Amino acid sequence: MKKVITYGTYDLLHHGHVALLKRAKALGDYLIVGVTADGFDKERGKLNVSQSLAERIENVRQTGIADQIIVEEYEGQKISDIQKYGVDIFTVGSDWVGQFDYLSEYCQVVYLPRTRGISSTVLRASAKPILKLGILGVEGMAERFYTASKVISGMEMVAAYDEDPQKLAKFCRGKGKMEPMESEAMFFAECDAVFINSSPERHYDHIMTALETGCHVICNPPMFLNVKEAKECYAKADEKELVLFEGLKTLYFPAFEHLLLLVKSGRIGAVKDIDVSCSQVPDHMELVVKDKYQGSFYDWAPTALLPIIKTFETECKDCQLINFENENFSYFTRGLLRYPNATAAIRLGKGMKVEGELIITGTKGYLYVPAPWWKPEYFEIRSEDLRNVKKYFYSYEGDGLRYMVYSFLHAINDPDKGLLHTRQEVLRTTKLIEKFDQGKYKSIEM
Ligand code: C2G
Repeated sequence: MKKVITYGTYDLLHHGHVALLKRAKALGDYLIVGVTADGFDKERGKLNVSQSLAERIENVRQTGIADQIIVEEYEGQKISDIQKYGVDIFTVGSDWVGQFDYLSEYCQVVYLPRTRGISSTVLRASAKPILKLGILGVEGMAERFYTASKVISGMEMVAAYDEDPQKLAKFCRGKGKMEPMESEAMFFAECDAVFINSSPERHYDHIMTALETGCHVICNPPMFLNVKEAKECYAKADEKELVLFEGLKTLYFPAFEHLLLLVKSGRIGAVKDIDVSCSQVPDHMELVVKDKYQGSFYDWAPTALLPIIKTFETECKDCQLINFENENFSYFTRGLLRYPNATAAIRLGKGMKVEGELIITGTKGYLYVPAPWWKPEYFEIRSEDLRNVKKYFYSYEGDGLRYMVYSFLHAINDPDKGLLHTRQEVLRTTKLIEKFDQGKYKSIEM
């Protein structure tokens, strides 16, 4: 018996896929089809898959061409599959020519002609209208957000606005359909969804205007500076049936999603303490210090509080912050938060460097994420016996921002999915930011 194996995502199964499967089967007597797992597709940057693994497996099964269907979970699995199943031929479409020559060490490698004029990407685009996206504020994250959105199908960048016309014109130059808008009103009118990248003190006005105009919103953290305005914005979003999404990119990294699931599953027992450190020494500190919202607490707290708020899922009983600042700009914030049966500590630096690690300590061990934990691709679960450390690796594409942008689009297209950060969690962070913003924490002159 001559065994053939082939792999694919098989999203929205179409005649190009079926033709490939038939040709693959014709190469031998027995065809194994490896369908890619959701997490594996995410790690290899294939974000726009619209069907679940179960749906995609069922579609392949229903063709009746595959003799066996397996799941492809990780990079390198092909070699072990070829050996495990005694495969004689690996095959894949000609769009992959050369990519799998290394497998010829283990079996024959055949590239089959790809069917022209059809692809899952084309089918996805026709399934849903293309979302028109805009960027309000062209500094900071704007460039990286634009780059990330380019790899997400189902949306296109059509507009930008900034109070500085020169900066706006420079930002839009060479960005295809991205048009500089003459006014905020024209900007919002042009978009179906907007990335609010303005100063936190403008967020409330910009969010409310966006929602009133019918735009979905993704907003840079801290999205709100007080609970009252936060609740008003959420009420408006509900009234207009629009998505209001805080752009906390860490939350959407494959590794971070998984480490939270492991903690919640009790892998390290009951969590008793979480220690979070974040810091950055940006270029041009002389300009950064002019904007208090780029200070250590405003800039880092929404991210630093993520693992704490998502793990403890209850109100913080008490929060003590010591804040080192000079001329209203905070360089360093040290905090201790007390929860009903646990504690948490934060150490935030701006213009000062601290070891940016995350340590979640439970009754059965602790989870350690090395710096920069807020862009995680590796973490360990450790216990007393350092010989049985469990290591977890997750690659991510680009700077990781694409996973957040994709989740925003997902939340718009499938309202019950995509939103990994509940509004209750946003309000818990906002409560702490509001106290800080009202100067309720000790500040010590640097
Ligand atoms: N295919 C094709 N013609 C098309 C579209 C796809 O022949 N019009 C082939 C692809 O070349 C691939 C298979 O159908 O062999 C599945 O395609 P996809 O679902 O797009 O998955 P892809 O990421 O290309 O899978 O590790 C190998 C990859 O997983 C290949």
